[in-house]
Amino acid sequence: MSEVVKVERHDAIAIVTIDSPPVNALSAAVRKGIAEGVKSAQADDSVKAIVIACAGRTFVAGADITEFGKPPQSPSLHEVIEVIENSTKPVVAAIHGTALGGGLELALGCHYRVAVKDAKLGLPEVKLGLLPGGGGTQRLPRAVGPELAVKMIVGGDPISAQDALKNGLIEEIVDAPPAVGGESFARKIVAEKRPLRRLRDDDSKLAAAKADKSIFTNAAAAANKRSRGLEAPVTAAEAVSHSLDQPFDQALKTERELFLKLMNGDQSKAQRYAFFAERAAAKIDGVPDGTKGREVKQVAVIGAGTMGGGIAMSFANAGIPVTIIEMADEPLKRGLGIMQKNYEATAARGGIPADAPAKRMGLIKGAVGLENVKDADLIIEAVFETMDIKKDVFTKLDQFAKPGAVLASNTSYLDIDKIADVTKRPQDVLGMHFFSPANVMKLCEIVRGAKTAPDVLVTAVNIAKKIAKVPVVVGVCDGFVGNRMLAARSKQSEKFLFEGALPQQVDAVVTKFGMPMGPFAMGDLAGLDIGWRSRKDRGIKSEIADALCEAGRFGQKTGKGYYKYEQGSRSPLPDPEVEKLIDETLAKLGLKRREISDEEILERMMYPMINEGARILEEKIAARPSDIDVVWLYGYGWPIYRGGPMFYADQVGLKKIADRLSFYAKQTNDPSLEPAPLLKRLADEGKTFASLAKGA
Ligand code: 3H9
Repeated sequence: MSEVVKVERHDAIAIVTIDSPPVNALSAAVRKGIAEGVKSAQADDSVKAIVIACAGRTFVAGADITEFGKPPQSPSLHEVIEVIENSTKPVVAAIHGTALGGGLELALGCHYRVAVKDAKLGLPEVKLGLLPGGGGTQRLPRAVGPELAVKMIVGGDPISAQDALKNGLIEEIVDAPPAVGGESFARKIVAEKRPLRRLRDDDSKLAAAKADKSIFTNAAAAANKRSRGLEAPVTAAEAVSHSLDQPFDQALKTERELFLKLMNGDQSKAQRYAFFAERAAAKIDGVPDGTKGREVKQVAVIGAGTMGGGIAMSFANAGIPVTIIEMADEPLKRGLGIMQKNYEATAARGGIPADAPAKRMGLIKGAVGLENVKDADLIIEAVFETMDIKKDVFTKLDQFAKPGAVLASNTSYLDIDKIADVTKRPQDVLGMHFFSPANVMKLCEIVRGAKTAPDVLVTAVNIAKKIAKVPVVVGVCDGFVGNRMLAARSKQSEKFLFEGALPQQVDAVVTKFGMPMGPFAMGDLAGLDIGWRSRKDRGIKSEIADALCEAGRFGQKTGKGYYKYEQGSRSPLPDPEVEKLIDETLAKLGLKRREISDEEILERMMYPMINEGARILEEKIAARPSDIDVVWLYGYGWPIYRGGPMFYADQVGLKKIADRLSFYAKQTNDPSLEPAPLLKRLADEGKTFASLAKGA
């Protein structure tokens, strides 16, 4: 018996139990334990059937990702599966929680599978830049047919036990603890003398797609629609296709080769990094161990504008009742109407079930007047971004909120401490900065004020996770992590127009890098008039942007901005008028355009942001470089296969980045581009940002 795998005998049934918290990942010890457990049961004449089940919260959730990139240890997952598949006694996988990746592949190697009703089964390897490398690309198509298999493998999303049953992935849903359900199923098949079903030998579900190749190619193309820039989904579809044109053993060999190619590639390295970065971000520095969050059963959101509405929808989506509060009937009605329409559009697209809009709107209650926050455990303010207005709202909240309620501001720039100070309970105040559109974007910057209590921080992190957001705890500064770094980039994009680049050139470099949008298309989307008004208030000029606004070009809302837009379209089209306007403005300023290379654009878009990231780390606004990466991955659509700006910086090399920043500081006469002290130190010492992580 091993430490992590135990074998128990219940007369003729041997139960092999994997017990390796937290998620029973297939570490070398677990693999060895399973192989030995199954072999010992196989060798015991009195055993008639074997059940593989897991202790703890889940069935095996996959290969142990921490082992990737290290020297392989035997037995491999393939060898373990071979032992199971070749067993002359039936082996039953009894699944609960999530059978994912190598976990599902292990189950697919068993002769039968049963699951409890809330189990989920999937092959999410593509999300780590990989493909199933333990036979999943060959056994899953044989279990459920190649169309569903390619959808599951390329999309990476798990299916429910009900769908698994419907599609032949499991034999039964059991209404008992998994090991108990597995045992009774095993007894049944022994009594019935059911023949062993080895998926490797069963090609029946492949026949239709073998006869008509378009069945598979259409399914693969549909599954691959969203894989822009990613290598894994395309390679995974290729591996699955070999279930149709290669014999099983040869296709397994091909799967292995493709798996290794992906595992050793840069994309998977970045995606695996992102997986652990996201989990590290949920750990709050400086909070005493065991700190429990406060209970949140009822939420109030103040402001039914775009942000408030999106935030309220995020809570309703997670089944949490929310009151959305406005100061008058009319804006409340408008806000509720937009939410309703939004849900209906998603339902019409098939994104949510047809009855979801009514159910979710049923959880959102509209109310006029701040006194309606009185029952809320968490109050999120999403009103106009002005300090005076925020202070006024928080002063009133202090009167109406019940004791112990968490008071959050959705401010994207303002000083949380100043907001907290107008209340008598600054310990209950913090920032919860959502990103637009708030019902879609996953990031939530949790802004920790000087006086925020530890359990308030924990509450915010817990609730953010509950509504499927990715929380990152950050400190107070202008723009926090994301917008502060974005400002460093915006400064450069604006400058480019004065030096000779056009919006479309800058945007093309940024989107080619993998960002969903360039800075100018983003400006058009957000509306150029907002910045224009704020510049006027502050007496600041930005001649090109000002000229655009003076010409009535406010962005998408007026059909033209840095680009032009055809009626009803959101696709930016380069506009010769804009080039003319830029030329005229430069002529007035006595400036000449110069040829700017794409390389310079990329460097000046990315490196100043990284430099700002270094300052953010120095000032302890972010606890770890990986937290900054998580902000960019989930708040701004940074391409996951590039890990995040700080990870990317490590790949480029900090020495190069520091040198180029110094160069551009001189070239553009901008001392703020000089490398930050932390960046300079790491570059001089030949180190990386990753070297700053605890234990690195
Ligand atoms: C694979 O299987 C390849 C094969 O095809 C081929 C092999 C040859 N390994 O997410 P949580 C840790 S690729 C190591 O917070 P939840 C995680 O880091 C794999 N560690 O919990 C965290 O640690 P910590 C395919 C893992 O309840 C702790 O467990 N499988 C692994 O929100 C708790 O995790 C996947 O991609 C792992 N595989 O969600 C599944 N998984 O506490 C990846 C988790 O120190 N895992 N950890 O921060 C998941 O999707 C989620 O963890 C899961 C639980 C849904 C299981």
